[in-house]
Amino acid sequence: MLLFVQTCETIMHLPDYQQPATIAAIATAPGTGAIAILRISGPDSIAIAQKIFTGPVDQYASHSAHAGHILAHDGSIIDHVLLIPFRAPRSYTGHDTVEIHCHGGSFIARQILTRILEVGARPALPGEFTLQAFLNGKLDLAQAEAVQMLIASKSELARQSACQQLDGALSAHIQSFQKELTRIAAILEAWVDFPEEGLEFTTLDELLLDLEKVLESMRRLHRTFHDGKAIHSDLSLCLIGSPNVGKSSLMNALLGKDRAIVTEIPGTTRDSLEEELKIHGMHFRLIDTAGIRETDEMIEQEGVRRSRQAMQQSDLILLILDASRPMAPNDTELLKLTPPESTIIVWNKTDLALPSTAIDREPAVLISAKNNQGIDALKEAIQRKIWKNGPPSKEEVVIASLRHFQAIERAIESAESASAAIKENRSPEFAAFDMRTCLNHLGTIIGTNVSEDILNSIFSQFCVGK
Ligand SMILES: Nc1nc2c(ncn2[C@@H]2O[C@H](COP(=O)(O)OP(=O)(O)OP(=O)(O)O)[C@@H](O)[C@H]2O)c(=O)[nH]1
Ligand SMILES: [Mg+2]
Repeated sequence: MLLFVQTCETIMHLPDYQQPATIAAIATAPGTGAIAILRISGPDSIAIAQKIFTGPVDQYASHSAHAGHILAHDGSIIDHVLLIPFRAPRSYTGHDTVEIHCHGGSFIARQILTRILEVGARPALPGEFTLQAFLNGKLDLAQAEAVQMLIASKSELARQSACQQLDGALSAHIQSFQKELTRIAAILEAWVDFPEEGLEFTTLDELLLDLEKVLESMRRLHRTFHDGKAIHSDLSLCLIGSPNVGKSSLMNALLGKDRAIVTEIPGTTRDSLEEELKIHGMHFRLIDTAGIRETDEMIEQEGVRRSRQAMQQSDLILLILDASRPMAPNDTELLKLTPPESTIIVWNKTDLALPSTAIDREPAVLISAKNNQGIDALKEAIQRKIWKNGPPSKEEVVIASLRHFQAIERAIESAESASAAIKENRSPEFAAFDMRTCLNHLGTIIGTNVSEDILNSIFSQFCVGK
């Protein structure tokens, strides 16, 4: 069965499970910790908590904390807890909500959850608390998605950008497009209804100009997806080169710790090694690889196969060359294999000699991994390679989700089609239809019109308890 809910003047289809039931889940990660937190949300939250807690929960003020016991079916104590009621609508979900802070460790929290379910709640689905918040108008859909982005953030830039989206910066942009496009659409609709009167309030040229202005702003936002992806995804940074050029030494220098084995014997690294690396607020997976060369040795052959694979899959390649010796055919081969748009040439061992071969490739960085020289310049080069137009400022709104990217792309296509229909003097019905399609696509971003499928696919990616 489908529920139809009227929000923001559009119809939204909701699956059965989204009817206001009282749901419960453990909100903290499994494992040992000082405390664990359980959440109950829905119309019966207070009554359910009342049945298992030693104090008068129904008399507590909202947002007040109360120490007491959670009792088992036979009246015995399960745990000493802190209970906090949040009365509707002043809660995360907008429904009555109760938080129970119990002692850490999964066992106690699971026992309390079982008890809560026994007295009337049902287990929450992934992301269902945030879904309730969205359905109650506490958050729009882009903000709800930002909650998951915030939880998943691994770098300062990702945290900042998720926080900004949660605060509604992206939503404000979309709403401003919607406002102007709705005005243009209304004029076109009036023209459709009263064609003989023509355009009363504006000229065609003005209308086209206004539409082009919004289109340009939408295209600008659309272009930020490159930066958004760079901020929010785990970028892989792969060290590639012939044996013995200093890949593992560079890995250690970048990490600032002795992670990979370094010896003077070519072929020391046999397997790919992976470590997390932060550079200027960005998060990378740094991968050291086996030196690539022709070899009959079976283990090394497998290592070389993995190196080639890592090279093909990585977002950014550091191709290490040894400045203290002439270029070998192996190095030339690797130069051909690495795509210039995602490769930085790194001349290592410059403490011994400067490179004798000129390479027509930008950028090239001179370092000495052994002496820790040039590492900061290399980090700068990495940053420049990632941000083609410089790093986004704190205030800049970027889109990071493929869903948003595709919705804006479709909205732009429809608005362009409307613009073309007006320019070609086609009947105003065509442009009006395109404008409605454009507004529908924009609406899916903030959730003013979304299908059950979209909601399911978004919230199923959340953790249970969020
Ligand atoms: N002089 C000098 N020696 C270096 C430098 N970087 C690395 N080396 C030396 O070069 C040798 C090889 O270094 P590794 O870091 O093991 O080289 P690799 O590319 O990881 O080698 P494989 O794992 O065998 O492919 C070691 O003896 C290092 O001490 C450098 O900047 N200057
Ligand atoms: Mg190595």
